[in-house]
Amino acid sequence: MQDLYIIRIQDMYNQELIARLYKRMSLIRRFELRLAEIYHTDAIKSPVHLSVGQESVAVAICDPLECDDLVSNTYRCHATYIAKGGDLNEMMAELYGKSTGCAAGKAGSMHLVDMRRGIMGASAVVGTTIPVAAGYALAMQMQARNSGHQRVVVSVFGDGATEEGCFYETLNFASLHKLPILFVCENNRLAIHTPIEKRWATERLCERVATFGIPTVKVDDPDVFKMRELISDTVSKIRQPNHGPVFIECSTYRWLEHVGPRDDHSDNYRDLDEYRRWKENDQIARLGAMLDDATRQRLDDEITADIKTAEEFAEKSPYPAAEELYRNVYAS
Ligand SMILES: Cc1ncc(C[n+]2csc(CCOP(=O)(O)OP(=O)(O)O)c2C)c(N)n1
Repeated sequence: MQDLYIIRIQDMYNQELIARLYKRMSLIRRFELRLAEIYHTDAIKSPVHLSVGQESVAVAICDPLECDDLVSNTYRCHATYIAKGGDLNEMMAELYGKSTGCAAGKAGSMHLVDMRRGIMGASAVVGTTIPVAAGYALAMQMQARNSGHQRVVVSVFGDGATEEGCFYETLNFASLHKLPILFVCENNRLAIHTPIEKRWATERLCERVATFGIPTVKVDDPDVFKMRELISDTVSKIRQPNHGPVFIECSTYRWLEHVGPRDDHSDNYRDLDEYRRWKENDQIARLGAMLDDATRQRLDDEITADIKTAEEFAEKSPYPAAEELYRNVYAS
């Protein structure tokens, strides 16, 4: 009887976890696919770098985090913004260039921010949020000396960002000062149109990072549960005083073009067998199949409603007033 009870509790927990991860991943995908549909109408005022195919990494990273932990990213930031609980209405309004957007309509898709949910502003300039994230980690380390509560920062970036000098400068600084920061490289093997084998002399990225005295893990398995478990354990360790940073390299794959709403499979720069392999391992389809039909339908309906609300919010919102151009340019 007791065994049965334990199994039921585990089952309940798993179903809850599956539903939560499915909903987040599916919301990211469907929100972005809706952007792809709207894009040609010119309602969206900025370029969009979609994460379709990569959703499970963002969700595995953000699910174990506390609201006051921080996540940073570069321009391909929709997935981490949504996964960390960023406001959907403000995100859509930002893409529409409206004053109710998360950056008052002045920044667009590449600069999503929501500090109430621990989403540090993103940047179009590759790699530049990595040192800024370390700055936040330093501040959090100093604050924890008084509060006893160690918040953590997760700095997310693409494989291209690891080619920037500021990446290595930050690794050194973070390791030297044992900062509470987790570095996560979303390695989709592409920087715009250039595959990794044409850019890197060796693919031993973890070995390079390890020379800074930072523990590293390479994740090739797309299993979102395993990835989430790893992130959860790692973040708990980083919260301990004097633990210092960790680096995780997650293999993933971008299904659509570098920037814009279409696929680019006829452009001859990517290996389509690789794309098909990733598609067969799609975590959204996998988790969807693990849910009963009624639950999946309920979650899908909630997502449809959330996206519709965000679109209506963005459409009805006004464009920024001309004076807005001069606000937040200099510190007052
Ligand atoms: C400092 C800097 N150099 C070059 C660029 C041009 N650029 C834009 S996106 C990109 C590729 C970056 O690839 P990666 O970091 O792997 O991210 P992904 O697009 O795969 O998410 C480059 C080189 C830039 N925006 N900033």
